[in-house]
Amino acid sequence: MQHKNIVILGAGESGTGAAVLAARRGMHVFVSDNRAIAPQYKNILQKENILFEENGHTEEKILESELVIKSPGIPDKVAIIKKIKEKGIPIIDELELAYWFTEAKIIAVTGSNGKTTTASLIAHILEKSGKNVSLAGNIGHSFAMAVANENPEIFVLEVSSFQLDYLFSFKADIAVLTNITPDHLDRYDDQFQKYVDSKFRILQNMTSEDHLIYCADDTTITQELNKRNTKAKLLPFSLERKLESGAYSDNNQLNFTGKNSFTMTLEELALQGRHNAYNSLAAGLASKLVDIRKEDIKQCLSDFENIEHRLEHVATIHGIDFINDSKATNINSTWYALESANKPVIWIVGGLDKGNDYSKLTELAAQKVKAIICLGVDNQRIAEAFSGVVEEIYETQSVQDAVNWSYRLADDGEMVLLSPACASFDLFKNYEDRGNQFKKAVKGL
Ligand code: UMA
Ligand code: ADP
Repeated sequence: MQHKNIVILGAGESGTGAAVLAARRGMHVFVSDNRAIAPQYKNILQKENILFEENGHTEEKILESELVIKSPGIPDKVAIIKKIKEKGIPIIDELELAYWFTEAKIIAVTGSNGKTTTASLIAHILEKSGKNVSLAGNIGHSFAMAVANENPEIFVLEVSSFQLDYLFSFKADIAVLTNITPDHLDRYDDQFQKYVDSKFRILQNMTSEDHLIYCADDTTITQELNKRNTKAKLLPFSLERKLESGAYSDNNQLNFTGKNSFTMTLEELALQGRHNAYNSLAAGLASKLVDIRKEDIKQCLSDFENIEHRLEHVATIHGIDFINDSKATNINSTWYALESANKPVIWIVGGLDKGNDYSKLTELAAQKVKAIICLGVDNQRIAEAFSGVVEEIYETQSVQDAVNWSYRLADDGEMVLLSPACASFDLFKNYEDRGNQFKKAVKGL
């Protein structure tokens, strides 16, 4: 590996972390970004004496390399990736590189929704129980950078499908598969099965020593497991039926089975809502596997503080609750947001549509939504899907308008819910920017 000529494509969080780790491990590194590199990453590259280019990919230089590390946001369809593949140069993800250089135990969390929440819950439980743990990956902190700078006993990693597509030897000791529902289909030729296959790469190297924690109520997952020869020990969780192993709910009681079994009630969970009950079951199971005391698990599942932009309570103004669920960037996450609503909803929805099937939301919308405010550049598909389902549908490209109008439309005892079911990139920098602008507008009311 030493002295190997490698090229890193993209100098964001992933590429910069990969560059630092690879350079410190003696590889010849060249970083190439087709846009201007953000100052915080450029500073790191300069400080570490790593060669880089920006505002374009120099083809000859890239095609001379022995290994390419691709940032996960770069799709396969871009010209340079096609050329690298034609030339037979291996491409890996930054997580694969980082994996080569750590001996720590790995808990990897993947799935369509709930990754950040579940990974954060696990890290919270482990940390408070005295483990030396590091939380990294798709959550926004490069795994490679963490391997370069830290030496924890356990890594809790959030892993996206984009990262999984370029993992080859990476293996988790414990994998969590929260659920699989359509998302990012634009990157998978609009074929759901390709996306499912990507998620199942998490299992590719797991042995009978390893554990897969998965949602037994998700038929996509259970059907896929039936099709595959999975070596990992299976630990299911369910809110729908009793299980002999794993964890399940029986009426109001959550049961964590097996060694050090314990129970707790749904009300005791810090994170409320059905989706969070799933996340808590998964996190509890993962923590049990690394021998955390049941008292500590229960305590931590009860005192965890909610993460920003996920059904986050912003304010209650004149009896109207304002909820920021900006991270709901697909249909399934918004489904859970509407499902958990216990008051009439003024629903702010829309953004960059990744090929959504809105019919999955019409039943809930009919029951719970009083008015819709579309917040996106192109709102046509949403307006069409809900016309005749929800009486009042408005449209805007301004968060300020959306918040002002929703405040006017809502009555005491109702709620305003930003749960867009879409990506944010049409009007905002990212989902955090969308959530922050929403919160600012609410606080200015
Ligand atoms: N770039 C090129 N050439 C191209 C296209 C892009 O050089 O053809 C450059 C851009 O100019 C930019 C860099 O690549 O400088 C960006 O790379 P990136 O999009 O992979 O972003 P990173 O900052 O490296 O962040 C990535 C993940 N981003 C994506 O998967 C889109 C982050 O997940 C992750 O936290 C980080 O690595 C560390 O692992 C974000 C995300 O949106 C939060 N993930 C998706 C999701 O959660 O739904 C999967
Ligand atoms: P991810 O990291 O997979 O995007 P997050 O924990 O950030 O997941 O949550 C993203 C969105 O999905 C939020 O709107 C959140 O309320 C919702 N969500 C969280 N957990 C689940 C789950 N298990 N099933 C469906 N939706 C969920």
